[in-house]
Amino acid sequence: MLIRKPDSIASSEITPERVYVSRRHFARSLALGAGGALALSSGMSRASLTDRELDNSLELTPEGIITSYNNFYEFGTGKDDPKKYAHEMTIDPWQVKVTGAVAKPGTYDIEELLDGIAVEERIYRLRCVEAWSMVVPWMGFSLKALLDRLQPLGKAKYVEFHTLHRPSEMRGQRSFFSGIDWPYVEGLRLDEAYHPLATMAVGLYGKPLPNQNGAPWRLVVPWKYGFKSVKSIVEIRLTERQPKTTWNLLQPSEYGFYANVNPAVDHPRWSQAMERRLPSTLFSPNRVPTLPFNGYAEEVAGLYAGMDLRRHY
Ligand SMILES: Nc1nc2c(c(=O)[nH]1)N[C@H]1C(S)=C(S)[C@@H](COP(=O)(O)O)O[C@H]1N2
Ligand SMILES: [Mo]
Repeated sequence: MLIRKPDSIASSEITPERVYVSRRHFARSLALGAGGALALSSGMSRASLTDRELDNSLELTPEGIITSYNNFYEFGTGKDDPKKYAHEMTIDPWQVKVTGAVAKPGTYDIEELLDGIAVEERIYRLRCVEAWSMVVPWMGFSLKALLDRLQPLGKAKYVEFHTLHRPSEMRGQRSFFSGIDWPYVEGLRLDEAYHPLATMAVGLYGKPLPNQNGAPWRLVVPWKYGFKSVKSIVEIRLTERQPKTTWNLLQPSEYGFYANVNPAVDHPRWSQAMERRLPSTLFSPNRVPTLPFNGYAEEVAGLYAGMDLRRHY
């Protein structure tokens, strides 16, 4: 997959962080062209972010940090392992199995699933449960657009996502160190999955997703801790029961199924009240308060009306 820039948009308008920030009042739309290639469609810019969303500190994290400080345990547990080793993963061809309670099950090439779906820039905060955060200009689309194609059956209540399991190319899967029972699995309640902020990302900073960030596509759930945003997805399963998710299975007292960002509920081993907004250094830690639902409460709090979020953490 490649993203082509039309001649009408100079490259200087596309990459530098400052330009993104100053032009953040519109998101450039991308449309998928023939053969699965992404082409910027210059006449199609449209706002996909609300003004209020934009107010909430969306100064972009530099691309070099987003692509070198990663969690992707399939390639090792060090923050720098994914960048070092994720190039060993083959992402073309990429097949995706659609299973469970769905009208259109099957094995698809990713290009078939993406064909005709409009991709746009979406600038969201990403808040890791480890209390660091970034602001990422994703290229993506609402998960709903994909689910509408797959047609979940009426009895489907959850959607589950599986990451690629290929130990020959994922050295972290060859090691017993992480304790993870591969593949990495995450999931959402179906009403969460249909929320317009629930995003499938295929790129960042106007380029295809780097392998270390979850190529060729990954989930991005901006109001939840980062571990919900599962990378390099090869299976999408519609289920009636709540999925058994990787971190929840590993340490249920520390990582809940919901995992909504919540400054009022501490991790058993550290506070979640504040976060380090990257870049963060010893002398300039750049600590900012963590916001309920990572700053997206106005949009998503209604999904959890009547639920005790201390119990359903
Ligand atoms: N398959 C898979 N997906 C994953 C992870 C992982 O280890 N494996 N780590 C998660 C965690 S803890 C975070 S914070 C984000 C990090 O995404 P980034 O590296 O693109 O910033 O990816 C999430 N998705
Ligand atoms: Mo994380």
